[in-house]
Amino acid sequence: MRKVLTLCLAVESGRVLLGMKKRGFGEGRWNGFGGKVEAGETIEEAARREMQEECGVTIKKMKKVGIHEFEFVTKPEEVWEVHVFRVDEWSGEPEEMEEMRPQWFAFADIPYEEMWADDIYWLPLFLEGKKFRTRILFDPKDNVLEKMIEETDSLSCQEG
Ligand code: 6OG
Repeated sequence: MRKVLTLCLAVESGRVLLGMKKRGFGEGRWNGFGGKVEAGETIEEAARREMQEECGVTIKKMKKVGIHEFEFVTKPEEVWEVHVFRVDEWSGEPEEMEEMRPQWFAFADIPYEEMWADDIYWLPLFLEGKKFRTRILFDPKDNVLEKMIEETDSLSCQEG
């Protein structure tokens, strides 16, 4: 079973916007903003909705920069297809919402030790402006068991 999710990271003058997940899946970790694509929604619509819901920001310009396939030894039947967007223009100021507390981080100051274990493999590519595809297998403790990371020029859908 394939689940489709979004992940949006806003970038501005050498800083990236992350959010501390306050509850639910991924609690206690910094991450981009996003969630599951709902029935009847495009991936881009879901990305906009989640960014609005999780940090109060309205996306004006974004670009698809990566696609992850996350797999879990504990859930062998599932693949999580996570579409990553770089958000370059928006309106509104990031604010704390029910699920997430936003904070800007300088590119040199990314809190990898408080993030998902996959992030250190692809976030540097993201910050360099590269596009990527990954396949990552997680063990029962959310450690990376197997990984494939490749830079690519071709993502099925470029603009959102
Ligand atoms: P909700 O369940 O809150 O959406 N996500 C991951 N992000 C990273 N960096 N690594 C993972 O490794 C992830 N698994 C899920 C996708 C979950 C949000 O968390 C992202 C969504 O943006 C397993 O609706």
